[in-house]
Amino acid sequence: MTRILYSLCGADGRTHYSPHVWKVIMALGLKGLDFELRPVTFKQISGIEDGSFTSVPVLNDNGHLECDSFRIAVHLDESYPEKAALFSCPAARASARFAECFCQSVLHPPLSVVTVLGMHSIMGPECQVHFRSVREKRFGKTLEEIAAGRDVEFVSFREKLEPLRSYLAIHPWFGGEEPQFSDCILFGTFQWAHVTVKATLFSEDDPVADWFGRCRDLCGELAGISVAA
Ligand SMILES: N[C@@H](CCC(=O)N[C@@H](CS)C(=O)NCC(=O)O)C(=O)O
Repeated sequence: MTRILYSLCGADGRTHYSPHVWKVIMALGLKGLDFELRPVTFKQISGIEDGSFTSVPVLNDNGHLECDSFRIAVHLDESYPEKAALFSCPAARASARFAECFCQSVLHPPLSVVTVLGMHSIMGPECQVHFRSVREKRFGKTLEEIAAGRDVEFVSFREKLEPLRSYLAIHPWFGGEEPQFSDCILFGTFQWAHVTVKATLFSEDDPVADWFGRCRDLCGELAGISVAA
């Protein structure tokens, strides 16, 4: 029985910083499935398993290869229906896509600015070169110029959590009464920032902070590692 999850990792070999990989780590934790987390650099992605992958996460589940966090979650539910459900019904799968869109279009833009130097600082030299070139092309600025906006974007990030706070006053999890993949998606975004940013993401009395702590507990000791930039 082997289950291997490939993950982008800092130069220390233990700081996993991809939001999409964290979604899968929490999903595996939720389902109670063991796995080996295998660190890779950007350059090593093309050498994963059969060489057909261009991004992580990639999961080798006893010989079955799956890429893309959402597809991996669907695979896990289909393969292990006896374990806790990541999608309790088709509507839950659809609303998890909403969580994905919300993260990508509302939370990732400010966090891309807030995390940019922290991410760069934890990478090894080879990853740093790749990351700098991709980000500088995307933003049309140097990493340092991008990071100059981080205080403003951090305030903006916290403001954007308002719908999550309102929701958590009604349900304990974004999946409702139990955590589901929508929780994993949101968690992945926050965990990415948590491991790469020095500032505390949430104020102490923020209901999102309490929910985030419960998600981290589901990831076990892996989520305990935090490297500040
Ligand atoms: N939609 C994909 C996105 C995966 C993705 O963008 N992964 C990034 C890391 S966070 C990656 O592997 N990038 C490769 C590269 O930039 O070369 C998912 O949910 O898994």
